[in-house]
Amino acid sequence: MAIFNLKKREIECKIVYYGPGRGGKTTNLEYLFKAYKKQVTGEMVSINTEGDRTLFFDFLPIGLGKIRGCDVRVQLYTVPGQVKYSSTRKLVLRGVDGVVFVADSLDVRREKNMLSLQDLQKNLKEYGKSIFKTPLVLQYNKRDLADDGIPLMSIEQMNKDLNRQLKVPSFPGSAVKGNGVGATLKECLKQTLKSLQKEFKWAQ
Ligand SMILES: Nc1nc2c(ncn2[C@@H]2O[C@H](COP(=O)(O)OP(=O)(O)O)[C@@H](O)[C@H]2O)c(=O)[nH]1
Ligand SMILES: [Mg+2]
Repeated sequence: MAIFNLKKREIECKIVYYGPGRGGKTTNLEYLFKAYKKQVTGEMVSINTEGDRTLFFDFLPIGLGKIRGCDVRVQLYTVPGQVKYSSTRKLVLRGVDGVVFVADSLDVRREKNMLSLQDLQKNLKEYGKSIFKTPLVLQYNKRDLADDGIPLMSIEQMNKDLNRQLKVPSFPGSAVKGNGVGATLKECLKQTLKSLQKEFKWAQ
């Protein structure tokens, strides 16, 4: 849940990167940390296992400066994607204002993407939120692998699998190269702030 300090005209909101394990959520945040240094207001915190996989979450605070006279701060989180960390995923989702769903374009991850989206829907519902009313953007990640001849799903296929009912903005991307990373987040922020504005009329 966003925090509003009307006296100081400050808003703090929370965006969660959700998606199947190994899809590229952490890599998105790592790229943002490097590419948007000026907006980053603190350290990126990652709580990892011995390997490179997110155990609990990654966290990155950014400041957007003033929007309509309000100081807007955003906290970016990722969830651990592996099936066994279900309770952690739910916990990280608590109080979420907007979601970036990072789908893996690899052919072999088709099922995992769909299951993860269902998991998101279920977890939002448990917090009394509908996936259809939550600011949400899809990213079809790892598009760069097509250049290596690795079989990827087509964008049409991914839209059919994941976005037929949702009809939310979607972006092809490559988190390792940084393609689409900024655009994905910007659209999610836009949707999130629009939704918060409706809810609280803070910018009037
Ligand atoms: N080729 C390619 N590899 C990627 C991309 N995004 C992530 N990866 C790799 O996929 C693996 C899992 O990424 P990670 O960000 O840890 O996934 P997470 O589990 O969703 O946080 C890592 O080895 C990344 O380097 C991408 O856009 N292209
Ligand atoms: Mg991760």
